[in-house]
Amino acid sequence: MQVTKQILDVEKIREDFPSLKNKVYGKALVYLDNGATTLCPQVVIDSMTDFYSNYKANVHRGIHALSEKASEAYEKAHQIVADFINAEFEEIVFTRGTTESLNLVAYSLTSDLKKGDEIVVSEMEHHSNLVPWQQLAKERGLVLKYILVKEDGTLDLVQAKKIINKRTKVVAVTNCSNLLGTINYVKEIGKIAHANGSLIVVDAAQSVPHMKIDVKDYDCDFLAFSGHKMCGPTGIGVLYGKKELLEKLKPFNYGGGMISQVTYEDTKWNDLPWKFEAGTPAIGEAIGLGKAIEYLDSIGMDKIREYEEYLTEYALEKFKILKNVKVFGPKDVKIRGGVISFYIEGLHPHDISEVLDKKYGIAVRGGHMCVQPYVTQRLKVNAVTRASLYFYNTTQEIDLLIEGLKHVMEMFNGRKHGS
Ligand code: 7TS
Repeated sequence: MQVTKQILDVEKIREDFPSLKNKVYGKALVYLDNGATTLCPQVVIDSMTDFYSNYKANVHRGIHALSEKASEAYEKAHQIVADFINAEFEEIVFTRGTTESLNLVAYSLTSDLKKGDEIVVSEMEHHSNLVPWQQLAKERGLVLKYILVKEDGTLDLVQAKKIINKRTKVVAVTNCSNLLGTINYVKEIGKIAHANGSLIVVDAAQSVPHMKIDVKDYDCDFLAFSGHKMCGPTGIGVLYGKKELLEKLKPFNYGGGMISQVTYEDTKWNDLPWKFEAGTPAIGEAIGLGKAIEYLDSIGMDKIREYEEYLTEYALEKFKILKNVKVFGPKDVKIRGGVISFYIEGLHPHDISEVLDKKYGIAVRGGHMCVQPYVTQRLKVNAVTRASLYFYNTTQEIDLLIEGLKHVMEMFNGRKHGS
């Protein structure tokens, strides 16, 4: 395989991923659904197999060899995550994923919010950074406001400055859109939020896997992401929170592990981060996430970003060849990730996805991408098709996608004209 630009040794990297050896309907798998979830390298799978085969025990409970080994590995995973985003150990709470992390913040803040307080999100939020705030607003009589998306797919910061004010208590925005690919200026938005005494919550589900993120540089209050979108397993995710805020925040779940002392009358919470990790956690999955981060680090996040920029630019250029295809999101790859959503007039995204899958072995996603309000009320379509890239994808795979799309268009146009 020839990689036209040697930023990464992609051919060698691809060897690490057993799924890439799969055939789909007799064709080599072309996996372009990385926005939904990414593939796992063998080292991640091995780390979890090792846990389940050799030292499966509960953490922070038994004083026996296996439990101590499991606890050590589980704690090490927290430290690996903390180092990866430049946070402190106590600031890393393991959850089931981005969705749970964001719900945790929204739920735990409930009692701090009162009628008339305002929450600001953007128009391009994934449902998991919209619905929790929308429902909280309904329950508590809060006002929910939206930062508008401009024609070029970026957020309107002038309008953001107008709607964020002293009544704003939370600003929650995505770092990188899973629909438009836009990389948002969360640092700038955070400054506006802080100047008004508001918290800034960052949905980093589509950024942490693809670029170096530094929570101290962002100066965000909370940041959420998922293990499965960064070569790790499902069922594990992260909530980063500033220590002083997590200290004050109400626990999300009550139960074992999150307490330091319980009497019949009352309970004292455990130290951070355990205060937010009630019950038996996803131990093997946490270990797998730690290994995934070590794997990403071994490649280098800056290299991953550089390669994805190159690949995205290549793809956007190729899309220009296609007639009647509208690609959404910013054109400048410096401010976008490798998420490419598009719409072909007259063709349903589910038909497009099905033909790409069955004829070419290409996995893409068709639908509203869990950003339904923006897709239906702003783009004014029912659904889009999305190809989302990761560092193991190649220019050859993009060429095949373009060939597949040409074929789909010929096929359906032919049918429409009765041939
Ligand atoms: N936020 C963003 C920006 C996302 O892209 C996703 C998942 C989530 C939150 C929720 O993450 P989860 O791990 O808790 O599910 N996005 C997608 C997607 O685009 N296609 O499938 C899942």
